[in-house]
Amino acid sequence: MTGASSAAINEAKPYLALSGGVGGAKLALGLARTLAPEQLAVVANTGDDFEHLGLHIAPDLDTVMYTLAGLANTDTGWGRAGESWSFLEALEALGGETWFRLGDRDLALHVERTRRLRQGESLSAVTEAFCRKLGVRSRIFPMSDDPVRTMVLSGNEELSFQHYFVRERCRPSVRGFRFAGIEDAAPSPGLTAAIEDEALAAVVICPSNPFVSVDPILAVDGVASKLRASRAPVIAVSPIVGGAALKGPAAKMMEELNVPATAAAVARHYRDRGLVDGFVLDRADAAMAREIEEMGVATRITNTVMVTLKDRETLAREVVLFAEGLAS
Ligand code: FO1
Repeated sequence: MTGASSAAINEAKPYLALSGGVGGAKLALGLARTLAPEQLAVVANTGDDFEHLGLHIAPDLDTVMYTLAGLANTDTGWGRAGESWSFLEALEALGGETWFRLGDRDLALHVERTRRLRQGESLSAVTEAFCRKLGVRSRIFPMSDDPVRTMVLSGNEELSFQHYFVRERCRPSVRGFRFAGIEDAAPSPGLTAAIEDEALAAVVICPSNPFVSVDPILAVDGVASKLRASRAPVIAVSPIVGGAALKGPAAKMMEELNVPATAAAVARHYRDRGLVDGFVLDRADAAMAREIEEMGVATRITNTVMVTLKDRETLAREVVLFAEGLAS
C-alpha cells in the first residue's frame, strides 16, 4: 500500500473503477496500490450472481474483494488462496452439485452473506462489513442492491451466466444477453454517491468482458447518462489483446455476435454510447490507435497484460496519468 500521508489522502481525488471478475480485479488492485486505497471506489457487476445450494453467490464482488484483501487464489483469480475442499468432497459423497467449486473458507463467506441478506441487510451493507473485516481500505459496492441476472441467449434457450460460464464451460453459442431485473434495479447508494461526486478525478472501465461484466453496470438506471454528464474523464482499458481475450470468453462471444474480436471493436462498443474519453491499448494493437482516435477517443499504448503485481501497478499508473492528462 502506498505511504501517502493522511493530508495527501484528504486532498487526493476519488476514482471510480467499474469491474467484473478476474481481469477487472487485477487493475483494481493496481489502482488501490498506486492511489491511496481510500481514493478508490470499485463498483462490481452483480449480473453473474446466482442462487446455488440455497446460497447467494456473488462472484465478481467476491473476486474484487478477495483480490484487494490479498486473499485471492492467484492461479484461478477467483476464490481464496490456500483453500481446503472438505465441504465439496462431502457434498460429492451425498450426490450434491459440485460443478461450481466452493472451497471451505469461501463457503463461510457465502453462508454468512446469505444469512445477513435473509435478515434484510442490503448487499451493499454486507459487502461493506466484509471489506472492513478483511482489511480492505478501498470502497467496494455492488452495481445495485436489487437483483439483476445476466441471462445468456443461446439458440432458443436462456442460460444463467454461471450455468453458461462454468457448468457448460462457455461451449453454447451466444446470440445475445438479457439482464433480467434491470428495469427495476436502482444503482447502489455507493455507486450513486461515487458517480455524482463533483471531485471525481476519473472513471476507469477495467479490462473486463464488455458484454457480460461491464454492460450490466452501464445498464443500471442512470449510470450511462451520469457518466456522460460527469466532468470526470472515462478511461477504458482493452480486455482484448491481439484479437484474443486475456481471460474468459470475450473473444468467442464477439465472434458469435458478429463483432470483430478486436480492441477497436471494444472501443467502438463504448464510444457508440458516448461513454469513453480515452482507451488504453496494448502495444500488440498499436496499429489500431489511429482508427480509435478517428472515433474521437484518445488512446494510450502500453503493456496491458498483467502478469506480476508490478504490471498491475504500472498499468494503473499509466491509466491515472492518462486521465490526469485528459482532465487538464
Ligand atoms: N469459475 C470457474 O470456472 N469454475 C468454478 O468452479 C468457479 C467457482 C467459483 C466460486 C466462487 C466465485 O466467487 C467464483 C467462482 N468462479 C468459478 C468464477 C466465476 O464463475 C467467474 O469469475 C465470474 O462469474 C465471471 O467473472
